[in-house]
Formats: sequence, structure tokens, C-alpha cells
Amino acid sequence: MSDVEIPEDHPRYASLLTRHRIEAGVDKGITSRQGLIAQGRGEAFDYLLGERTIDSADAAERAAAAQLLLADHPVLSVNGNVAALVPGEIVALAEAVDADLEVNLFNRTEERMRAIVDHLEAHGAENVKGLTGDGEIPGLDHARGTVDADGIGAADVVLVPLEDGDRAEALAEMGKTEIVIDLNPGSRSPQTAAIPIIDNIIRAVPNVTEHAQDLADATDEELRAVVDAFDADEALADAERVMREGEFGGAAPENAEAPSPDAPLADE
Ligand code: PTJ
Repeated sequence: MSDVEIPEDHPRYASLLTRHRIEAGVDKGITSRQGLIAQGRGEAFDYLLGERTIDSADAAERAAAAQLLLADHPVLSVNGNVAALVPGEIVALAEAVDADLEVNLFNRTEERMRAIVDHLEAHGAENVKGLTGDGEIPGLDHARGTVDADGIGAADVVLVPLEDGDRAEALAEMGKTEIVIDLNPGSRSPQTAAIPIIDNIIRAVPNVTEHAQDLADATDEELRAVVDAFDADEALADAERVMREGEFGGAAPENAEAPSPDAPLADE
């Protein structure tokens, strides 16, 4: 996919590039139209975060890298938004932690499954799972619960970026260790996760890969210590605090008002 010409010094460069990628994903039959809405919601949270990786998210990204390296069978789940936004980056992460990639869609159609597998393969992926669909996540209807038995079905650790709350809960109930990337700390998916990453996927995935490369020679004991030092509740609370207190980090206009401390964050 060719990126549109946007000058790199444009103040909204990253945001415009992201929008273009999502639009192009819809045009190519990779991303669902609902994916556009999901992106808009994500952007609002990213704006409140200051469009940066806060320290607690960086800690989560390091813990995620350690957890993926410790796993016996890690799987990275790819939906239409992930495929449009970070196709090369998710392939690089799978290589760095020796994980399977599995296309797993909320709105599953065979055409979109195939288009995403092809797109990932064009970015260097091999043996992408998801098309077999011979397993299921208990507690969900067929369309939403279909997985590969030897992919997500058999995984011990699953990375599920931009996941819907029901499926995140059902996967956790199957005993999977879940790593969720989601910009909304009030959403059920990160609240269900062992490791919630409150960051934009375009920053999060390359940073998990960097941490994995940094931890490549660590012993299991050292990796376990990184995972154990991470506190999911603290990370969620820290992201919510940054958003409520309006530490915009330069991304917001000077007259932007901080959100009211009493306003609840949306729970999906
Ligand atoms: O391709 P499919 O059919 O599997 O559908 C994918 C979407 C994302 C459309 C589907 O899973 C969906 O409707 O998701 P939700 O319920 O809208 O949740 C998406 C979550 O991802 C929301 O909490 C958003 O804030 C968050 N989000 C959106 N864009 C980003 C993001 N989080 C991190 N990085 C983003 N770029």
C-alpha cells in the first residue's frame, strides 16, 4: 500500500498517515467500515494521551515482550485495522518473538480473511493462520468465535489488539494469557487483559519488538521478573489519570480544557 504524500514536518503527520492507511484498508477490502469508526474513537483517546507512549505504556510493552518470549505458543491476532495500520510491523514482531500470526475478525467474511492473509504475505509473513477456522472460542456465536484449533485455539499467550470486550473476556476464560492493545483504558478488553497496553498500535507494536530484541538474551528468570514487576491495574489507572489531568504533551491546542475529573470514561 503506498502512503499518501504528507510532509513529515506537518504537525498532524502521524494522525493523517494513520487515517490514510485506514481509508486505503477499506478501499482494498481489508478493513471494515466499522474500522473507520473504531479508528475515530481511538484517535480521541490518543489526543487525550498527548499522542505519545506514556511511561506506564512503555512498561507494559516491555512486559508484553517478556511474556511473548516466555510463551510456548504465542499467537498475534490480526484484524482489519491492524492489517491496515501495521502490516510490516506485526510481521516483524512475530519474527522477533517466534509467534504465529492469525487473522481473526469481528466481522468475519471469507473475502476479507483472504485479503488480509494476502496483505500480510505481501509484507513477508509466512504460514498465516485463520483460514481453516476449525476451532472455536466457547461462549460466543459461531461467526465471532471461530479460530484455528492449532492457532489461537492452542495458544498460551495471545496478543489481541483493538479487540471487542466479549471476545477478550471469552479468551481470558479459556485460560489464555492476554495482551491487549487499546487506547481506551475504560474498555472491557484492556481491563480483562493480563497486560493492557494503553497506546496507539502504530507506536505500540514497533516498541514491543524493540523490547523483545533487547530481551533476546535474557534468561527465563529475568523475563519472569519483568512480567512480575508489571502491575496491570496501576497501568490502567495511570493512563486514565493522564487523560483526566490533561497532560496533553503539546498535542492539544493551548486553550484546551482538561476533562472533568468526575466525567466517567466510556465503558464498552
Ligand atoms: O476487522 P474486524 O472485523 O475484526 O473489526 C475490527 C474492529 C476494530 C472494527 C472491531 O473489533 C470493533 O468494532 O472494535 P471496537 O469495539 O470499536 O473497539 C476498538 C477499540 O480499539 C476501541 O476501544 C478504540 O479506542 C481502540 N482503538 C482504535 N484505534 C486504535 C485503538 N487502539 C489502539 N490503537 C489504535 N490505532
